[in-house]
Amino acid sequence: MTTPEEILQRLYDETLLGNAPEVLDLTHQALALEMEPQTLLFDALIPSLEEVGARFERGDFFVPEMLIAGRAMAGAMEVLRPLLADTGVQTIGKFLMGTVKGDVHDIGKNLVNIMLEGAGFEVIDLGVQVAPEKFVEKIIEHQPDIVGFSAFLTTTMPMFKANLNALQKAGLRDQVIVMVGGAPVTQEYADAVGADGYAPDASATVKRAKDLLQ
Ligand code: B1M
Repeated sequence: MTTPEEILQRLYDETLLGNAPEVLDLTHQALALEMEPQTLLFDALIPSLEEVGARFERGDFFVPEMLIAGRAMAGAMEVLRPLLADTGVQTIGKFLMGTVKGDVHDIGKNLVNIMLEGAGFEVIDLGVQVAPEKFVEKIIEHQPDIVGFSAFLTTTMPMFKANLNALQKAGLRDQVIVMVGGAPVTQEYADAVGADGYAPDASATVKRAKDLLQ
């Protein structure tokens, strides 16, 4: 019989290899053993993607390896999503979210969305490569309490400022709270561009978003 520890190790290994069918199968096996979705996420899937990134930096992995590992993780997230988000709490605010223009990373953004939904936010996800004018258009359409910009590359972080300028120009800056985040983003950077809030990870985003709504 497979133990929870063995499943976690295999989930880590198979995500690293980008073996999507196996990752999906292991996710189901883990849930059948009543393992917590959070354990799969924080003790196997996220550490595995961190290792993928480290190997990419060392030149041991290339973009295709990153891509298939990302897809394997995304497959598991589809299964975990309803379990992580299903808390039955009431809606506490509307959150419009998107990855900035020029950036295709979405796993981290999607995880933030799941945690926000789980905490009671209504989340409207604009997807990836969202241009400033699209954010403006959707803020007018949906009237969110908070808009969130995700950026995962040092080269796309400057889009925060471009988005904020677009909001200012459209006369929307005072109507919506702006949060920023993503792997290379820091509190200092968030302050420098004039965002209202920053968080380093998904659970901290929930906490910060709730604080900002007070
Ligand atoms: Co890319 N990539 N990638 N990549 N990729 C990184 C980000 C990188 C750090 C890898 C590395 O070098 N170690 C590096 C960026 C370096 C930098 O600029 N500092 C990098 C690079 C260089 C690139 C390309 C340029 C590679 C190339 O083409 N030469 C290219 C860029 C494409 C583009 O966007 N234009 C590229 C492409 C890709 C893939 C498409 C292959 C794939 C993306 C798949 C996908 O997302 N659908 C990919 C992947 C998988 C990664 C790594 C390995 C994993 C990212 C991930 O999902 N992490 C990544 C290395 C790494 O991060 N370890 C890497 C797990 C996720 C849960 O964490 O994304 O940090 P994270 O999200 C967190 C927080 O950031 C925070 O909460 C999330 C959950 O806890 N957060 C917020 C996110 N958004 C927030 C918003 C908030 C608050 C918090 O408020 C609004």
